[in-house]
Amino acid sequence: MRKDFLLRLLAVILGFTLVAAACSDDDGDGGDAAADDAADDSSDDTVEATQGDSDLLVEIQDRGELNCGVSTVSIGFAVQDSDGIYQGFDADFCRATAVAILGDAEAINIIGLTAAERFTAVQTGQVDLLHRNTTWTQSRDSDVGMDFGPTTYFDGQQLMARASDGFSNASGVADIDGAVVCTNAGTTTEKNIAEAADLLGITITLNTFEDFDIVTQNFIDGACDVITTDGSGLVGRKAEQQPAGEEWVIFPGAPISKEPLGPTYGQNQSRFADVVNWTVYAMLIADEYGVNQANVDSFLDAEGELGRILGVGDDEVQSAMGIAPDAFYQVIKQVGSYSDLWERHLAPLGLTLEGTVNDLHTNGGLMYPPPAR
Ligand SMILES: N[C@@H](CCC(=O)N[C@@H](CS)C(=O)NCC(=O)O)C(=O)O
Repeated sequence: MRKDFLLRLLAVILGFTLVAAACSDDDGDGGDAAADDAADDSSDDTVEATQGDSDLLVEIQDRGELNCGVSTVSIGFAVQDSDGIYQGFDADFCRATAVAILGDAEAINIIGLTAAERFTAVQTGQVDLLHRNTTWTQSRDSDVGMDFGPTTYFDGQQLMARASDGFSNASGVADIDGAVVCTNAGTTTEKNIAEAADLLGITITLNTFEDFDIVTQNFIDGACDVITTDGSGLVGRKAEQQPAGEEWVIFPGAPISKEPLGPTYGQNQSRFADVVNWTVYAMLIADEYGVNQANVDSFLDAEGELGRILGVGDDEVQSAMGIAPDAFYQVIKQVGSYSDLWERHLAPLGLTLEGTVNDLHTNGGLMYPPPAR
């Protein structure tokens, strides 16, 4: 039985190594929009994923450490500080999951991955989980062998250019005919912009680079007229890298795509997936009750749903999931609620939570965790 599983795992790994090699070739070489086949998302190739026999949750508990993949350079989401420690919204969702599974925010190995590397890293077992600005799409959910958890950030692809290059009144893709457009490889971003240009019948030169640091540097150096990625990424770049005396314009037109970003993991790991997903839900349920990292200890006598999710009620459900009864209390205490993470990492960049799609349903947003019962 075990040998059989190992053979199948080896077959999956070999399959993904081939896909990864193809990915780097297809995505790393730049090229123009016409040459890019929008349907050929090389990070989305078909792969058989077989993990059904193992229990990743138990494996992580035995290992004593969660391996979690993040972006290498995504401002506000995952960036290494001067000590080499990843900080950001996504990095903290990784830590929250480590707390839920292992009770300790430090029981984690956070691994930086480029967009083109990320799915291979899951399939080879290098990481258990991605919190890496990853968009939930139909092909990734099916062909690529990934499963997706609840969206932690509803984003959309936008464009940014220098006002002084004649883009001060630009609004959308129709305004970039003839431009050199840059983004990072292995993303929905490169496919969306190529498709949008094709559909509008305009010509762009699309250059892709390994990560968004390189993209932004090329923009600063004048090699790119326009850069494009998830709107949150552009806000972060503008906040941190716009040179004094220069005006970078994020085009005000509607985003050109839907980019629901959230946790991503290999398919058929239901118990692990439940914990990943309910960690996000618990952080949102905490906000529904006004509970956060600073005040959670004053709710330890809570009853009803809040008591259950904090593990202080008689009828908690966490034990049945294979984690500690107080797992989600520890998540809020050690890492924070959803709005804590937003305030810590995204508000300083000027990203607003209140009244946006990322707010709770009770405030008109799309965040609607299922009931803890
Ligand atoms: N959400 C898109 C794009 C993800 C992406 O790579 N975003 C950029 C900009 S926010 C990023 O994370 N850059 C960091 C890097 O290149 O490592 C996807 O899933 O394909």
